[in-house]
Amino acid sequence: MGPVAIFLVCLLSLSRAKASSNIGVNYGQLGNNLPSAYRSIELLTTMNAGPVKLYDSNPEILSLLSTTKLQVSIMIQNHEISGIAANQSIADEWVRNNVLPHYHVTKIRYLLVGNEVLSYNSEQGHQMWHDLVPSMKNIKRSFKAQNIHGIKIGTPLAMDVLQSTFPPSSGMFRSDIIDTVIAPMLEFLDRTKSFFFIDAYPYFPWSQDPENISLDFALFRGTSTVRDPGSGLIYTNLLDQMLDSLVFAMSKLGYSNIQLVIAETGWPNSGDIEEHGANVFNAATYNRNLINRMTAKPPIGTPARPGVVIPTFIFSLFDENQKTGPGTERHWGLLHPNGTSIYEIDLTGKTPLTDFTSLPEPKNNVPYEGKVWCVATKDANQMELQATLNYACNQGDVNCDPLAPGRECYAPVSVADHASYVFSSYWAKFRSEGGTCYFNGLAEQTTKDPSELFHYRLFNTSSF
Ligand SMILES: *[C@@H]1O[C@H](CO)[C@@H](O)[C@H](O)[C@H]1NC(C)=O
Ligand SMILES: *[C@@H]1O[C@H](CO)[C@@H](O)[C@H](O)[C@H]1NC(C)=O
Ligand SMILES: *[C@@H]1O[C@H](CO)[C@@H](O)[C@H](O)[C@H]1NC(C)=O
Ligand SMILES: CC(=O)N[C@H]1CO[C@H](CO)[C@@H](O)[C@@H]1O
Repeated sequence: MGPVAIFLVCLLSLSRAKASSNIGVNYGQLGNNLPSAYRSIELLTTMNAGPVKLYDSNPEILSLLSTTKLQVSIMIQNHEISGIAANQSIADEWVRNNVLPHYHVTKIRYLLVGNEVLSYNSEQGHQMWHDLVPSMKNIKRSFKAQNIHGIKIGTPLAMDVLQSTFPPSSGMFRSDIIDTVIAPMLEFLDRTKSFFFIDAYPYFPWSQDPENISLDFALFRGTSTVRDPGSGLIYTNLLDQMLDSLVFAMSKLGYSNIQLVIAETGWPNSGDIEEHGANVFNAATYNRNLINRMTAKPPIGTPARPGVVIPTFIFSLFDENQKTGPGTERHWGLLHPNGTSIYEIDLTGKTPLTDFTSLPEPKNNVPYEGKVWCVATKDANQMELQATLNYACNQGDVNCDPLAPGRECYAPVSVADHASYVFSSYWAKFRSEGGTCYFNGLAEQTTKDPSELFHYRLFNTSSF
């Protein structure tokens, strides 16, 4: 018995020692049905997650993490940026309240200032752009004053900071931010040996141009390669192209050594009817291939930076039912809100792809051609439906006259049916401008024409 026990202990400590090379996970919490923080961290631990990325600096979560070996990335929220940039005391206070109590206890590895700040193109957004780098610098000064070391300061940005991404050698930052924000930010990241944190989702460019980008290329299982005529580099997948476009853009400004962290990536496991390619099969394929690639030893890197490690965080731990926007937004999770896996995944990258049980073949990889309507969900709250209905009709966004007594859509007389009429009309009018069929979870898409219901009942009800 003795030698066996010792052998087991050794294996255990070995796997612990290696834990930090595992893939990280974004712990988003925009759901009203998610497990407690305690349970969520338990789940992350059993999943062998690498570092955990938070969208705030929740003290309860940070205290809970102190009992684990998990490293963590914390975040200053967008609305806090301008205050921190304007006043060193506010920066000091933020660090004193949010970092210091956990320093030496919880393994805080990154402090991220804001989230996709340069994607907010509004007046308020422009103020944040202006304040972004000054706030990063103020936090750095606070760290120095409070003797805090070993926490890198960065800011996660989306791919829309680039105005050109293809071919990768043409990579260039947007002209409206290049001089005012990007150049000083790169100078800061370079000087502090921090990282460029990028949110990179091959799902988006692929879904916008499935004619020219093959799904297999986006899912890391392409059989053909793409040569960049500018650099001569050969690409086997879309993520590498996206990352290298950033590498080339930075090099053009004189920064060829700033390392990348993928702050978010992933693939939606479900979505609205017309969101092709969002399914469990593709999500599992993307994330499994990503993990095996990013944990490979020796590291693979990208064509422009072969052999370089790229720390990576998958988005996201759970499906989050309170995210707004199209259906895919609520389906980026590795886990259902009840904590069960949506598909098998091994964040250590040690499971060969062939060892996972096979998944049902996807049915929605090509764009849906038929008509789609937006109707009230079956379990929608009647009072909320009525309120939304009244609001939409009063705003004048939708012509609600046909719902009046005696008119063509009065029957069937139910809040759900009237709401379905309003949702469908609203959506038909605004979808081309990015309007979604969501209405705070009251609405969903259907391929069944709801007006059939109206006509059927109307025709068959003599009293109207
Ligand atoms: C900076 O913030 C501190 C504490 O919040 C406040 O007392 C001080 O007046 C502020 N200074 C300026 C110049 O706004
Ligand atoms: C595919 O690429 C061609 C050539 O660049 C372009 O003209 C076409 O619009 C692209 N297709 C789509 C769906 O964007
Ligand atoms: C967890 O939730 C999923 C999705 O709603 C469901 O399919 C599954 O049966 C649930 N599992 C348990 C153990 O409750
Ligand atoms: C036009 C229409 O849908 N008519 C229907 C009215 O109801 C009868 C009986 O339920 C149906 O048979 C008709 O098809």
